[in-house]
Amino acid sequence: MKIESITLHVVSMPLKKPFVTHLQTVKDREGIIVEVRDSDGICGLGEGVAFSTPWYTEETVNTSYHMLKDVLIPLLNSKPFHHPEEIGKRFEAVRGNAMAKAALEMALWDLYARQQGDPLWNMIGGTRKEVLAGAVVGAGSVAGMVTQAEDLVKEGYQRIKLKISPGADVEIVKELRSHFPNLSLLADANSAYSLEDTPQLQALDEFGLEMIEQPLGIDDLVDHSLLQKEITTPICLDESIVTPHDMKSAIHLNSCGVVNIKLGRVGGYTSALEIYRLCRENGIKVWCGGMIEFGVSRAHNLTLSTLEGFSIPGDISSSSKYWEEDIITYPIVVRNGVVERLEGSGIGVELNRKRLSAVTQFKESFPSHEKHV
Ligand code: OSB
Ligand code: MG
Repeated sequence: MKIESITLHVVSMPLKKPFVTHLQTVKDREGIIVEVRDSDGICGLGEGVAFSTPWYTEETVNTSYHMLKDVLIPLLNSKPFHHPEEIGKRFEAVRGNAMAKAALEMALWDLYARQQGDPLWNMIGGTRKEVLAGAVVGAGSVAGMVTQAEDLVKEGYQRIKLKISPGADVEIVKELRSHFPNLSLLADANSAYSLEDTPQLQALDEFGLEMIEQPLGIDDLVDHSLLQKEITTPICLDESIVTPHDMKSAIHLNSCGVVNIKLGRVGGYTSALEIYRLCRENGIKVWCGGMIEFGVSRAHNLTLSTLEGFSIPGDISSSSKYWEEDIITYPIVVRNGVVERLEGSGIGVELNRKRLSAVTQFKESFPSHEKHV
């Protein structure tokens, strides 16, 4: 693949209203849009989903920027390649920094698909015409969370995820369940509990949650395995699954029944597709997680979610859930609980240049020094 230049756009956009978890309140979303251009002017798009501070994982916008500029772009330019999968593999030589790797790797997949004139969903083997959409209710008062959920259900979302933490859990789940006896509900703890909290987590079992997401340590697989033996609600891992090797270990240990796959957290498509394959072969359910992202990453999430195994609604929401105006020309819209897959080539979205430049804080272009064919 011949690449002429790579541009990093550091953007910042206020959320319509703050998104609250027990770890962080996100008011403004910073991110990095990666644009990879070939000599014919075709552009592939990626998005760095690290936050401004390391509250979710260890990466930040600044560490991602550094990795992209000083390590990953030079590594990409160091020798020729023919397929984006080779870059996913090449980046394995760099420790960690999954979100930085993913930002560039997903742009290369998009470029590659656009060069062939093929939708990326088709290239990765996707079959779903409609991607199943769920939405997240941030932490807040019980009444506030009920209201948020009511609004989202009215908008058609098929599944609601509640952010919980110790002391803000049983009462919330109980109340939501009584308002919505048949709704598909799940709870995400973002690692707020430890094994000592097992009785509190057992108390959630009676409310028929679809799953509980990442109750324990972000790097833990053993305690999750022990906890799963004590609770009937299936455990879904988020933060703990970064590499295919983590996935193999989780399968070996029976640490979870479900995995939330996020392209950013796992370092891009090459890793995500491998994790997906391992899950399929071992009876682990999967769905696509969200990162309060802009339209580029939303379109990548839709792409990934066209794979047959993504049979549980993901954190797939309309651009308008968080943004007054997204950075893509046509915002992502959930209708009747689904988003239709995008039929254009690559990820099927284009940048709204005017909106992008209005929210760009800084941008820098790197010519590709690749001389080879
Ligand atoms: O844990 O899944 C998570 C948002 C930011 C970081 C981590 C998580 C989340 C969400 C919201 O739960 C998902 C979304 O609507 O984008
Ligand atoms: Mg989560």
